[in-house]
Amino acid sequence: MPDTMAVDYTTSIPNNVGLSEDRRVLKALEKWHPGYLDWWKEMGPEGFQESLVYLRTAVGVETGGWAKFDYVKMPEYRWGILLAPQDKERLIGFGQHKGMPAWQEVPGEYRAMLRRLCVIQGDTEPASVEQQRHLGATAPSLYDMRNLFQVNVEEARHLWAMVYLLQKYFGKDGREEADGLLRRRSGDVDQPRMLGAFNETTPDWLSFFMFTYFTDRDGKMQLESLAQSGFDPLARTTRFMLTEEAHHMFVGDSGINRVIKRTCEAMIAAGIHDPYDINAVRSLGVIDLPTLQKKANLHYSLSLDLFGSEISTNAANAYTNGLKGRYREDKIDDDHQLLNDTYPVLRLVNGQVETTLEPALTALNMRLRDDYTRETASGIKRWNKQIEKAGISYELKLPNVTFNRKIGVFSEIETSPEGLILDHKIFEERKDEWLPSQDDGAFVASLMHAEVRPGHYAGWIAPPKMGIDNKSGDFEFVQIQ
Ligand code: BYC
Ligand code: FE
Ligand code: FE
Repeated sequence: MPDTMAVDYTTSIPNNVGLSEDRRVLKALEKWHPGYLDWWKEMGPEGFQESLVYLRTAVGVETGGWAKFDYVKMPEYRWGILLAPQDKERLIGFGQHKGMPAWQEVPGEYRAMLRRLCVIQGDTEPASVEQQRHLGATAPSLYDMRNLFQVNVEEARHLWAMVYLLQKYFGKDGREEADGLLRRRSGDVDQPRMLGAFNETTPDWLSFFMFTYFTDRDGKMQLESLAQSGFDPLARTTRFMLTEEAHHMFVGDSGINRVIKRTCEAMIAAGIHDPYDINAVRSLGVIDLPTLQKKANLHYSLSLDLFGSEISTNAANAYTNGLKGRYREDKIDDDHQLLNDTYPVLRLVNGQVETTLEPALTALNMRLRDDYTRETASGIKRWNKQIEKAGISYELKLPNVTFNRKIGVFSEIETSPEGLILDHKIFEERKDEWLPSQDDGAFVASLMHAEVRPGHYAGWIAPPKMGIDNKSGDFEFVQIQ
């Protein structure tokens, strides 16, 4: 049976879903493919399409050993359709259909809701590639450049994952949505991407690392919730996507760690102990810690917006109907229906920020966001250990969830990172203390020069502990042509 076999690389579209026996879907995908390649060439990594990149390609879906590393020209990357193995006994784990066999086809009454989830998920993937397309030109090393391109080809594969679901299960409107995913563009005035954070720019590598740390982690949380779906093809698709996601977050987490390491080393070597002596630190050609804090404030708050509103009937309906579960739903010990449960939600009550108990079903976006914040905070602790170890007195902190919000009730107010409600005028006066200013952006940009000699690293970032695929840090990860 096609569902657990190794990936079939003999078809034009590698897959483990038996595409060669599914003529209708194969034809639809083959029709979509040229437009996809045009999109990749137009909106994918700028300037490196002919280079040989040491990339991993998925060759199976079993745990461990699914990746093969080799030099590939990116436009020739074998983007495939890969679903985690099917569990034929799988039951729906939550909501009103709990205990029934998982659906192998789309239930008619949930068609619109499921399609919307697939389209939103699918829209973010190419958006991130578009946001990151200029970064190759300023990569701090070949190792980092490879990681960027690895993330890019995998996000593009995630687009394929959603396009497969749309074309296989949603007929004509699915095909139209698949075309729409290639039409919208990050930041475009007329046809923007669907969610806020995916229309922002990723101007430099510090933003790239913050994005992969904070925003790819929203991706992880959302994919984990969809991996619980009663619609089995969606659950299996997202489960395999999650195995790739781990590397994206590693790139961000280790990237920021290396920036911190380099900054602290340079400060200590120069005898600078005051992290707020920004001019002195910057004169060393490294990124001062307060600028890191501002970038973290920005990317965390943009990512919080991706969880939607505090109170959401969309979220309640998706759960009740068995389409989108909670983070690790199958590990939670309760009734998985939540009809009489409550959940504490931070809200705006008469202009004040207060916690109120809300029906658990409509508070599901907040529950997921809280799970996200917990995970995010544990990484920040590791970054702080690095600063402490260097003997510098500075602590990175997550801002309050009320800070710099554009979605939900806190978009109506302005607060400091500590959560203090401020006058709009005062916020405007002080925001350069909390969010990257033009001056900060210009300074970071001034450090962004490509370092393309194997084994060399730009002065603002420490080398990694080791390379990728057991290669050392001086391996030629990209052969630039
Ligand atoms: N920007 O009821 P609400 C990833 C809209 S990232 C603009 O609270 P809901 C990745 C909302 O659509 C993961 N609009 O919404 C990471 C709704 O509009 P309609 C992507 C927004 O549905 C890095 C209205 O406001 N996947 O994979 O409960 C690199 C009312 O809101 C925003 C998913 O998100 C926003 N931020 O929650 C690459 C999973 N937020 O319907 C990839 C699928 C809300 O009234 N999506 N709105 O016109 C979902 O589960 C939900 O749609 C959301 C929103 C969590 C996004
Ligand atoms: Fe993705
Ligand atoms: Fe990702």
